[in-house]
Amino acid sequence: MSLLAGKLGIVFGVANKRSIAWAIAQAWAAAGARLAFTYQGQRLKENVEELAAAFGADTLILPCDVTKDEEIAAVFSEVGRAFGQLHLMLHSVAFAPRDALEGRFLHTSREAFRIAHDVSAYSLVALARAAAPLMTDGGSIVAMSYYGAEKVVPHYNVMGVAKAALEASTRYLAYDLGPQRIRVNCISAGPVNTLAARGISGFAEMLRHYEAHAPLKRNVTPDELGAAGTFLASDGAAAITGQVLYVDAGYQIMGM
Ligand code: 0WE
Repeated sequence: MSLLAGKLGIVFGVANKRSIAWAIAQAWAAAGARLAFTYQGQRLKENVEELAAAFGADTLILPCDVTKDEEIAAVFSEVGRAFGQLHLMLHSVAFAPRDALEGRFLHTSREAFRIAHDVSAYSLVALARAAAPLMTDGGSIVAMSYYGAEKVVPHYNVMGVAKAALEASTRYLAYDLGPQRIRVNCISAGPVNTLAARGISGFAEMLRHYEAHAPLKRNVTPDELGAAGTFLASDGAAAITGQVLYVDAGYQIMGM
């Protein structure tokens, strides 16, 4: 299958082999895309280098703290030099200070709210603005969301508010970039056992809850997120923009 043959993409948000970003990157690469990767901080540099080595020693791997405008500018300058053009971008980046994901939402500090929105939502706007000039043949931008954006998921707290901002930003970006044939969509994934999910109290129970209540009576697999990401990146989704695609074993349709 070469749904993405000849496409050039950049992936933000690989931390390790369990990352959703890595699942989608592998699917994009298997579909024929050539990819560049970014990593956040020295701590994750080696992880991303080891993983991306699977795509060849010449794979472009760049540091990027998405809260730093200069680092974003440097990334797209390098990608422009190496690729000359861009078709695909994956945004799979989120962070809220740990204590904001524990107690009551009511107690969210101004600083935790600011950080969660800066890292998890504003970054999509900043990255889309930097990517767009390279997407001269149109493009597809995919961002990861979660159901806590629209309904209360206990303890998801300020991340739910930030994901709501991410989903709304997706729609406004889709409107602004549509004339350039750049599409912007979200995948709202069911819970997946990643580094970001580990250590969240009650996460195992959440996986069991989905198994019990989702129409498909199971959880979503990383491969399935890869396949959905490949669809949204492909020309098969050429008329789809501004959407949130639920890849959650059907959980989102349930009222009870
Ligand atoms: O978006 C997420 C998690 C994102 C996340 C995770 C962490 C953990 C470590 C953002 N910031 C941090 N900060 C840390 O210090 N998910 C969709 C996974 C997730 O996280 C939850 C969930 C689910 C599902 C937190 C509480 C309740 C449910």
